[in-house]
Amino acid sequence: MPAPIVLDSDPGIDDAVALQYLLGTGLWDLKAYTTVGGNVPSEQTFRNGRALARAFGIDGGVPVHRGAGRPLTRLPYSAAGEFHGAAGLGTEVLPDSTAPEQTESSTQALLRLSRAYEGELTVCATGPLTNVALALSEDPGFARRVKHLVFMGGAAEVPGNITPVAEFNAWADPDAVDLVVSSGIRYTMVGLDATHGWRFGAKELEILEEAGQDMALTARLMSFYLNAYRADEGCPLHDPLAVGVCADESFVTAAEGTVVVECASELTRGKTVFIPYDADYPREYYVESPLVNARTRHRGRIALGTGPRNFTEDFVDALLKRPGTV
Ligand SMILES: [Ca+2]
Repeated sequence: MPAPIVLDSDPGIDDAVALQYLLGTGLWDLKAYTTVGGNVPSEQTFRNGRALARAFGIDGGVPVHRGAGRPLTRLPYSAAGEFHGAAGLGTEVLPDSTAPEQTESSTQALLRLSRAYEGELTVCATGPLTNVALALSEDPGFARRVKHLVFMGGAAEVPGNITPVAEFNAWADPDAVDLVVSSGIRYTMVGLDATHGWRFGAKELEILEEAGQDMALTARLMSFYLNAYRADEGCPLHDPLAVGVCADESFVTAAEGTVVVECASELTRGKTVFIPYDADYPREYYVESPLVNARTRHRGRIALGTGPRNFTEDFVDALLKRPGTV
């Protein structure tokens, strides 16, 4: 039976295809699509979320919620045009959902669903963690009611992509990530260490293009994204991989450890410092820093590379099962 999940997202092209992939897997009962500001400001991600719900045929059954207006303590980011297009979805102008606008915020929807599906609800976050952090601030019990949080963000042992040391989502709202990973919530961080390993290239684009009208929107989105990366090896599947890991960790290799996020410095803002944990060979880092040391009692799963199961193949297979229309 499909399991309850919320997708918390800042669409964004790879967010858009992450939604399509989630629906295509048939593994999930999507209870809400909660948007958050990130790639583009929150009002635009809400608009994009509604339009995508219509494009992928869920606007009758899956409510789309408006996210937090800004990061916890920072100004919103406003320049993702290079990778996602000015309004976030390449050059697409998609019609709005026909469903009435939800008045409940993303944070309120997350809290309500965590109570309705206590111990069962998976939350997949593919944008900045602002909504999740706000839910935890309002009600710390959210941490224990959620079964598993998988978020795309961070860079544990590899360079960043918005600064030399920070991944975009973690940089956009570092305070939110730090709050979440110290909350006691069961989490898996899927960052650049793993997402840069699963690529979508010309071969995969050809499969979508040959699938005809049903995949035309998806092919255009991925073509825009692929061109933005201008990389011979294709574009990374950041957000879809986080959705994949919700169902199966074997798309990545992961280790147990602690994440602490740099929030004080502009130079290293959003750097996700990974403190590995090994029960057989315990090693105490940060012994001279009781505050950091105390953080090591909160541990999660951290993706550190690609796993044995081929994610790119699963991604394309699932997309083909979920047509998009304009
Ligand atoms: Ca995203």
